[in-house]
This record gives sequence, C-alpha cells and structure tokens, in this order.
Amino acid sequence: MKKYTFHLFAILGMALFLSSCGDQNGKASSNSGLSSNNAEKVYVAPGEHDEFYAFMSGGYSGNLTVYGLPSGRMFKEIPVFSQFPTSGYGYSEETKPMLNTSFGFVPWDDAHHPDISQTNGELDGRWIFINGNNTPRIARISLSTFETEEIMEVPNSAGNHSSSFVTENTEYVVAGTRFSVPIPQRDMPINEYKGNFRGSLSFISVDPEDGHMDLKFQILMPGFNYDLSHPGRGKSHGWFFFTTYNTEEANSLLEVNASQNDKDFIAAVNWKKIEEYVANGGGTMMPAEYAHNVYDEASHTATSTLKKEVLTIDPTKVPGAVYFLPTPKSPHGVDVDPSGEYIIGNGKLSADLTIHSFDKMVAAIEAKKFDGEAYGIPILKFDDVLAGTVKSGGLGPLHTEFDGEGNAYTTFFISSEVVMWKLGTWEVIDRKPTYYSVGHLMIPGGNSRKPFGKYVVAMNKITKDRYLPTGPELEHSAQIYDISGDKMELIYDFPTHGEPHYAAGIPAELLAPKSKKIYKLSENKHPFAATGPADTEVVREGNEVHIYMSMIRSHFTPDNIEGIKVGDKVYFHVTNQEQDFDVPHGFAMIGANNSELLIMPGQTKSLVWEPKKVGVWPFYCTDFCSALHQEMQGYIRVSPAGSNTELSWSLGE
Ligand code: RUQ
Ligand code: CUA
Repeated sequence: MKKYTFHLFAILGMALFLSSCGDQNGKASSNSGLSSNNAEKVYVAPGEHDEFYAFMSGGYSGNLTVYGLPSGRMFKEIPVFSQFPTSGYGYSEETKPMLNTSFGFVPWDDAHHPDISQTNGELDGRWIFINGNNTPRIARISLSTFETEEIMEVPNSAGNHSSSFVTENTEYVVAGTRFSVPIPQRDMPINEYKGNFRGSLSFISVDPEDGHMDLKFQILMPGFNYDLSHPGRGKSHGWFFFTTYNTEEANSLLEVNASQNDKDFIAAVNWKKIEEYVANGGGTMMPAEYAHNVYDEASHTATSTLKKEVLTIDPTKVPGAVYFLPTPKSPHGVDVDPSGEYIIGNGKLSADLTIHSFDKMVAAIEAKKFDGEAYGIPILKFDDVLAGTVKSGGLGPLHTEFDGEGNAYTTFFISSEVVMWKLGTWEVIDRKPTYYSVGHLMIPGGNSRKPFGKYVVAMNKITKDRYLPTGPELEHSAQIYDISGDKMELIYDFPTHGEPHYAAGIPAELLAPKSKKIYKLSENKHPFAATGPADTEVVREGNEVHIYMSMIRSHFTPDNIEGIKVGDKVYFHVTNQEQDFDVPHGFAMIGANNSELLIMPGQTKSLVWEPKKVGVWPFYCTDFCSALHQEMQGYIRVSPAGSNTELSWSLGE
C-alpha cells in the first residue's frame, strides 16, 4: 500500500506539472501558427448554418447548451434541472412542477451526460436525455421544441452519474448510482457500509410513441461506486456495461482507500434476461417515493405525480444476468465501439487502456470459467475476456469515442491529450495536446452504431490562459479537432457554459427541418388561455385574482387594471397571440419575487405576484418585439387591504 500511495502522489504531482504547462504570461506555447486553412474549416459565413448541432451538458449549471459545429457558436441554453429566469422556467406556474422531487422543490442540479434517442443504434433525433446527479433525476428534452418535457426522479440512487445512456432502440434510458447507500434508506452507522450498502442500476422505459418514461426495474448491486455506463450495440445489444470503483467498499478517504485494489470491475448486465424475469413476475416491489414530472405541450403546463413503489431485482436470483469483468485501476469511462465487440475500460489511474472482447466474454460465460464471485455475482477471468491493451503512453485515460472508420479517440486527463488509436491492432496513430486537462470528448454520433466522424470536440476542465481573463472564474474551454484526415488537427478553441461533461452531436439536417416554429393558438388547451382580446377578463376568488391577458405587437389586453389590493395573490395568465416565427413577448411585473416570463407565439404562461405596497405599478414586455416595443406596457392599481375599489380592466379607454 505504501508503494502504491507513492505512485498515486507521483501521478498527481505530474498532473499539476502538466496542467500548468501553458505560458503563464500570455498565450499557450504549443499551438501557435494555426494555418489560415484551419480558419476556413471552422468559418461559417454570416447567414450560413453549421453542419452539426452539439448538445453540451451544462454540468453545475443544471442545463443543456446547444452549439453549432464547427463554428462553436452557442444557439440556446435549454433549462432542465435549474430555474432559468431568462425564460421563467421553474418560476412560472406551469413549469414549477418540473422541479418537484420527493425532497420538495429542488431548483438546481448537476447535469452530466446527454444522449440522443436511437433507432437500430443510429441517432433518430427525437429526444435527448440528460441526468441530474445530485438529486437523482433523468430528463427528456424534445428535439422539436428544444424544451424539457419530462423529468423522472430516481429513488434508491445517490449521485446519479452512470447515466443517462440509451439502449439501441431507446427501449430504456439507464441510470446508475455513483454512491452506494442503505436501501431502503435508514439510520445506521456509516462505518457499517461494507456489505450493507447497495448500488442501484435503474432501467427507465421510453414509450416509442410519445417518449414517456416509466421506471421499470432497479437492479440492487453490491455497494460499489458505479461511475459510467454504455449500452451494448449490434451483437452486444441486450447488454449494458457499467464501470465500478471503490470495490474496496471504503466509506472514508476514498482517494487512498478506494485505490487499493489493482482491479475493479466492469459490470456486464444482460438486461434482456432481466426483462424476461420481470415479465414472468420476478422481482420485489419495494416502497419508494419519487416524483414523475410531465410537461404537456397542448396545455403548456407540467404536472408532478409522486410515485410510491419500485420493482427491485436481486441479480443473484436471475441466472446469467450479471457478470463482473476485472478492469485495472479504478476505471472511469466504459465505451463500446460501433460494432459492439469491444468494451473499452479507461482505468483513470493507469497509462494503458483495457479492451474487453464481447465474444470472449460470452464464450467464457458459456464455458463457466469464473474466477470466484463477489456477493454472488460471478467474476470472469481477466485474461479470458481481454481483447487487447493500448499502450498509450498517456496518463489518466477517461473517455473514448469512435469515428466509424475503425479508430478510437481517448482523452487523457493527467497528460492533457487526445490519443487516436486503431481498434483491433491497438496501435497509437496520433496524439494531440488539449488545453487543459480534458474530461470527455465527443464525435457526432460517436456513441452509436453510425458515427458521423469529421470532428472531435474535447471538453476541458481547466481553462487558464486560453481566453481573456474574467476574474477568478472562467468558463471551461473546448477544442475542435478535424479528424477527416489521417491525423488529428486542432482547428478551434471555444468557451463552453457551465462544466460540460459529455456532449452529443448530430447532423443539423436530422433536426433542423422538424424544429418547431410556433405553437398553434387553435391547439392551445391551457385552462387560463386568452387566445384573443374577447377572452380577456379579470376574475376575483377571495384574495386570489386571475388575470386572463393576451399580448400582440405592441400591447397587452387589458393594460389598465384596478381593484387589486395589498394581500392579494395575483395570477397573470398571459397568452402570446402571435402566430409568426420568432416573435416572443416578455412579461415583467415590478416587485415580483420570481422572474419574467418569456412567452412563445401561441403559448400561455402564468406569473404570480403578491403586491405588498399601495400604488400604481407598471408591467412591461421584456423582449424587443417591434418598433413600438417600448410602448408595450401597462399599469396595475393596488389599493389598501380592505378597500372597496371595484375590480375593473380596460384597454384604450
Ligand atoms: S464525468 S470527465 Cu461526469 Cu462523465 Cu468523466
Ligand atoms: Cu412585446 Cu416587446
């Protein structure tokens, strides 16, 4: 152990050294002189469109950002797990239920791994999924509206990190726990972790028609940390692979105590077997509490339902369902190549990559060649399943993507580089530095049977000197490499918002034609919609006041309202009557304790305002919508509590 600790510190020391290798006085030293040729490769002329969409996780922003490739231009931030005053997401009455959980309203999360829905292992561009780590949740976002449509909380999970990856036909979106915890949760001494905590792997089904999610079953695994996961594809479709670390089951100082074992495991889960077992009545229903939040596009409104039970599976009761593949040095990423044969384990404390063979794994299972078991789960022999090793010469491998031409690309955090290597021969073809300390990387479609190649985007953890300094806090840096030639070529550097972990890229032609432009007013089913001035009114119910308001360039109907009193709870239900692309209006009320509303054409949104002061108070449109945008305003008269000012409303009187 002493010797090992020494190595660990040596590696960490090296990391510090390497990550500070830029010239601190100014520009990075090693990538100057990009040719103008490279500039052309990322130049998207004014009015032209990018070739790819890139969806970058927002990390601790809790959101998802949309960029163009190769330009690196940011198009949109899609609010997912975090309140977003820019649009009123999580502030408006309609969207507050999206952030409901069994812990109550949780307005933030840490979003890591977006994954686009697939059909036959190819990106189909219907939805994108992303995980919330902190209060375990999985979100589904529509790729027609680019809005979050559904959030499912995951019970019995903690640090929902090995998520959210989809199976080949989006049968399931899968969510694994990072932390093992007592299941069910209970009051117990922390140091009784070993043997008592469990790790849950959750399989959430996705309805092929409307995408609706349902937590089908949860596999209760030994108390390891489940770090990342990827689906089998092609011949390994039906399997799912999860990396583990802390197979030591340490509960303190994991930095040292979870780095003892020379090898941890990749857990191979045959989910088709478990599906069969469940279909035959297998599994145990367990009481649980978790929120399921669904946004309905027709009513523009979300509802939250608290679910009460979950089907749990004891993997030792399902023969042939789960195996462990020994994998060196606390593996982080596990990635499966487009053919489904190679399962790549990135041991984050090692230099080499371990590649397992799916065929060899199946053969070893059939021959029952096991090397003991862990908590009743058979362990395969390392040499029996090993396909090969990449002697990379790098340090700290994290994640691998594929270009569909037989090449793999692996990020190395410690040595700060992307290494390109050949599947099957394991030879290193090229390596390029990243600036600095790269985490994930992304090739459009690189996590599917059909990668689109062309670009690698490296998402880096450290920015340092890449851009003009902005005080102590810097956006993260990303780099684009052209991979259309034999070697990788660094062509562009751009900042990203939040901390992008993973990203998903897709050709623009698969999404752009079906991108929604407006919501049809005639299809608006919002209970408080005012689809035209004739529907506008103000209704008092006790101290609650509902204002049915409509908006069109460049006025609100009504724009003068009297008879509101201190102590009232005022609901502005505002409908945007426009039916033109890109004509949102905003709504902002002085002193409101939430945010503005940004309302798309045909949409209704509601804001609550509790007036505290007597007076005449203005509201206005926040989005510059016409030459007379500044005229788009109104007044609310607030009288003292108990006054008898009559309720009245008007426009143009
Ligand atoms: S992680 S930098 Cu959250 Cu996917 Cu590996
Ligand atoms: Cu409507 Cu500005």
